[in-house]
Amino acid sequence: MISGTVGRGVVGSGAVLGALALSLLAMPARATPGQVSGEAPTALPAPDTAQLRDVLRSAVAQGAPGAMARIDDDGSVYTATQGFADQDTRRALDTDDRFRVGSVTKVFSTVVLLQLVDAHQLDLDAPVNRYLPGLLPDDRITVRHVLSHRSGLYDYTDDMFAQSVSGFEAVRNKVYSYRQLVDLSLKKARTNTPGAAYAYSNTNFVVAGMLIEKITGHSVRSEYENRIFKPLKLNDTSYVHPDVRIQGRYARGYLTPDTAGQALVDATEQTVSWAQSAGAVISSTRDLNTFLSALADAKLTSAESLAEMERFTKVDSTTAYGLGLRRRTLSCGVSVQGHTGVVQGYYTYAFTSEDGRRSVTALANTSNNTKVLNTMAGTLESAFCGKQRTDRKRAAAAVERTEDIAPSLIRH
Ligand code: REY
Repeated sequence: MISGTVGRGVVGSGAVLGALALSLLAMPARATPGQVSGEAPTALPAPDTAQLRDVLRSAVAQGAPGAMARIDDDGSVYTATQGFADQDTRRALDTDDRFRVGSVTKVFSTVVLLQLVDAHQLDLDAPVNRYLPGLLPDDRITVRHVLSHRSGLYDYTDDMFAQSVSGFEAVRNKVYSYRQLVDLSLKKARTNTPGAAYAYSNTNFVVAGMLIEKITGHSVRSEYENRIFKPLKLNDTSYVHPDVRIQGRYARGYLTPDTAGQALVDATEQTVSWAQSAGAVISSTRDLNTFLSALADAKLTSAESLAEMERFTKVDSTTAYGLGLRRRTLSCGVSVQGHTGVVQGYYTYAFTSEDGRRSVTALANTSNNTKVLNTMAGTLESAFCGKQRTDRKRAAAAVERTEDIAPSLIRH
């Protein structure tokens, strides 16, 4: 039987399966040296691993079968896990387990496009229609508008997942073309004139995937592999669309039904065709930390292109969006950048410090559970603010953010 209560009960007993594991390992320093000469080392407070463990424990108490986090801090690695990777076998979640990263995929897609900017094959301020003639109904929509969620293109997933379980079951084995997804969006009016406002929309990153394929002449899969996965040796990271399986060892993902009290739905196997370049990458905590650190260290793009990605426009008092990259200002005043991700069964937070020296990736293997989503934001507080986190209630309020993912799909 799959039920959140079973997972909670057993995990709550503490010792079973070593469900709670907290470790600090001495690791060799990062292969990619972070310090630019003349730059002062970041004075971040030490991570608070006890607090991190409490955050994960809360997520499990709120209905996640499992929750985990890995912090890579300039050569030191902290990991914490709680609960199960698989509710049926009761295998404990492990920070080496792979999972679906959802919209963290948008950072990968953006990096590929910025590499094309570096190679003078793409102009951020050119209309999308210059590269994809006739695709969009408005020639004023630029590549930059798309990557900063300012295009006004309606998010088709708002309709697709209005009902969480039936919406998911209707698409879990479907294979869409990019154009079909854009057409779903274009059935609806634009949400704003190009450039006028920020409005998070998966449609933007479907267009990003189309740009990658049009300009390179290759699939997004081979571009991710050749430009990012292989050079950074991200051996746990893959893009297998439309295959429904996750290779290697992985955490199963459990979608929370809209009706309270119903059993979680195992959503692990799906094509993720509804998201593709907006959300279909599979990875691990270690690989996402490696990726975000390398990105912030300008190892993947030119410094100029990184600066474009990091040109953040305010979304609200604590968050801002650049190009495929979100910045969050935590309760201790530290700003971090990265992305959140939601696909059915998986909530991901992947963020790094401004200099890339400290990264954290956290996962809960459930979704459609706003309490768990907001609780997991506490992993960032523990990782980057440590004991300087402001009192827990205020900190929780300060990080209670849901706009990283399609806002109308968040259930309260
Ligand atoms: C899709 C629905 C969320 C998730 C989404 N994900 O847009 C992209 C992202 C890739 O930003 C689903 N919610 C859930 C519902 C709500 O079905 N009715 O929580 O699993 O990461």
